Amino acid sequence: MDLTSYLTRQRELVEATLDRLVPPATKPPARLHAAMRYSLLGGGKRLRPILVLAAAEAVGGAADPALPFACAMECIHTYSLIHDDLPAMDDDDLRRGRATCHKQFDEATAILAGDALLTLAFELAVRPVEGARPGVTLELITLLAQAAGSAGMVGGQMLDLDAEERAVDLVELQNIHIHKTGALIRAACVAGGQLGGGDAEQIRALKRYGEAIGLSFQITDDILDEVGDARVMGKNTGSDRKKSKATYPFLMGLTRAREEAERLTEAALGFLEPFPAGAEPLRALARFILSRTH
Ligand code: GRG
Repeated sequence: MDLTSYLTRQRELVEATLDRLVPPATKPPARLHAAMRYSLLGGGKRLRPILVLAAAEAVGGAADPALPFACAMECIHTYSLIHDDLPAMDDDDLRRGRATCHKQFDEATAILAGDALLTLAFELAVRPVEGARPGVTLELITLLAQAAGSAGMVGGQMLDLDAEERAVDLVELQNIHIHKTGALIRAACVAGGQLGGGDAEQIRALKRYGEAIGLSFQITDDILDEVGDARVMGKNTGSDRKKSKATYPFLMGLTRAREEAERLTEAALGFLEPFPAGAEPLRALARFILSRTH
């Protein structure tokens, strides 16, 4: 399959839906809505929503009914980036090739924009899904809350902050990233499978696929921070080294880190073996996550 045109098509679909579902920048409080839209609609790979759509198709479902939930995932991801860039966290001034939200607006507005995107995500997630089995909405909201909250992404961020300025081994690093980055990626795969009407065995396989690509995504992220091109990535690189942060390349070396990401990608592809041809985009996405340059 032609992954580049698939990614472009899906990204445009997600962005058009986000544009429609997020309040216009002219609606009061205009500054807040402008900040939400600035961060949400200003680039990004849209990986998590595309995973939702691809997972729905992998189990034989349609992508369209899964779009609002896919957009909810992107709202949560964007909120995490806004808050992560704040002076109290990573203190970054560049994101997705533009000024970070607090630089473009101000800190208070950026905090509120993140809060409002997190809340909007749940508003989108409760939209009725055509053709979905009864009860699926409640399951998906629980999944989303657990993946985003203290048992998932936010918890992972706390573990990451707690680990600053002290030695971290591979087991601890893995645990941080399973939560901080992996939880949302895994939830995107599981949610897509549920929205597409997948059976229990397929959902289990999607969960394991999501776990494997979640870690390979983070290893690649660490490698790109070390050797990537800041212009292509649209954010500052070398920040992990500057902060003496434990990363996969730091603990394993670049070569072994690359091998580990390749091993995880192979494992992810293995979990998809029983899936029909509709899973081709998910297979291609696993390879894309490994070979991405931004
Ligand atoms: C502050 C609530 C809170 C959570 C922070 C996920 C996270 C937790 C922070 C993001 C910081 C970061 C660089 C994490 C590493 C992996 C990651 C999520 C990278 C960015 O995701 P991409 O590459 O970004 O999918 P785009 O811009 O393409 O959407």
